[in-house]
Amino acid sequence: MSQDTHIGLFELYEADPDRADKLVFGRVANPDRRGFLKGAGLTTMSAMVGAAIPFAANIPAGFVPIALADAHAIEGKDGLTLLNDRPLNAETPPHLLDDDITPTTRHFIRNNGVPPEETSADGWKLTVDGLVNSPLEFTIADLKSKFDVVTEALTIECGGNGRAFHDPPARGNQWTYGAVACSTWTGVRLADVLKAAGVKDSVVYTAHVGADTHLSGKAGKLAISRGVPIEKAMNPHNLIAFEQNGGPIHAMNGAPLRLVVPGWPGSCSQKWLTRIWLRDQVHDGPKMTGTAYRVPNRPVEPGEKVDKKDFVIIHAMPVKSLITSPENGQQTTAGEFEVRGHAWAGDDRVAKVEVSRDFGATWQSTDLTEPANPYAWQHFKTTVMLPAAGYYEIWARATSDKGIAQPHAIAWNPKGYLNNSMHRVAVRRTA
Ligand SMILES: Nc1nc2c(c(=O)[nH]1)N[C@H]1C(S)=C(S)[C@@H](COP(=O)(O)O)O[C@H]1N2
Ligand SMILES: [Mo]
Repeated sequence: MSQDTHIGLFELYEADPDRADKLVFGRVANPDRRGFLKGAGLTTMSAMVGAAIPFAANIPAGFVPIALADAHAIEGKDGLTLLNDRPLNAETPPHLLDDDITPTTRHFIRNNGVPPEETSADGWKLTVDGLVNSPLEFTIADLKSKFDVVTEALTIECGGNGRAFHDPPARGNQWTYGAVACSTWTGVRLADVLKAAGVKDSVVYTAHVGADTHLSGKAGKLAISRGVPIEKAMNPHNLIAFEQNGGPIHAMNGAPLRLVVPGWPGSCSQKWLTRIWLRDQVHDGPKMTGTAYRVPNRPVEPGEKVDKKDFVIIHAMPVKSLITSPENGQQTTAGEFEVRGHAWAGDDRVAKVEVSRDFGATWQSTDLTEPANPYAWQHFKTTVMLPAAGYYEIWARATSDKGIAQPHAIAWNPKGYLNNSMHRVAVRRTA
């Protein structure tokens, strides 16, 4: 197929509907005619929905099947909102993130390339090489037998979560709130594995490689390969994980082996992990340079053009909270109801979460749990009283143990990263 397949159908329908129709329907669709969906077009459409389409002759032109637009169609995921089909990107609505530990079915998906087809644990190999005393190769069974196996609840948030609210807008997946999750991950400590290989004094950075391929299909071209400073890599809470929530890792979340480097942009947590390479320079793999996962080194005006040399690599994610109940737009007849959600703060802890029912004029404290372990998100809850019938907004504001609180408004940056402005949900008291 043409190079149009480098981008997803959604994007293609937006950018060039005729080309998209040609790809899906095998010809440029004419909205007045039905019954043209045959041959290659029908095959493509059937492949997309994963079944034969008995009434294909009735399908109107320019039509994206709802099964595609609806991420229920992603096997093993439930209720996610699809943002893009190629690469596959899907986020979780906040009210479906209510559990203390995010079920695998609700963990968001952020893919930069094409996931590997073969994700069986048997025969999977991890290489540790570069500036080490002895390069090593492990099967998953080796990892399990040679190192301590630990289970921790770890928060992963995409660096671009909240991008959708940037104005002027930023290119990229328009994540709203749900590119964040806290599943439990079982695996071995990255630090233990690196120590076993012997980290040379000259090492400054890790480089992570996964088995997914670039959208272009070019052999050997990586979709993404990021790394972290060696000091961060040695943090005992980074895992090389082979289980998610006590079961297999979901294929789209990196099965059978992935890194989990919590507290930093999700992109540091390489999925389908095959290699960790230790380097004596800041890693320069795909999505490490230019404006990828980098932000201006100073505050900039919304829309300001920033020179590439003024960008720095994102390290820890900022303090943030998410209201998981009530759901945005919820109605209530009772004056009192429970507000709850989660909060997290990069490498730090959350010290308090406050909520407001009156557009930030007053704030009330909430009960906040300790994290299950460092880098697990914390849970807050409180009872809020709505004094009379009408429209309200519930706002949440987390403050870290460094005294840093979430801002009211976005600190704008060209690629739309790190939006940790306060979460607001609308609530209507009807009686
Ligand atoms: N191999 C590989 N690892 C990857 C990615 C990818 O595209 N390929 N995406 C990264 C990004 S940008 C994020 S936010 C997290 C998302 O993890 P999840 O899809 O399991 O939620 O995976 C990271 N690891
Ligand atoms: Mo990401």
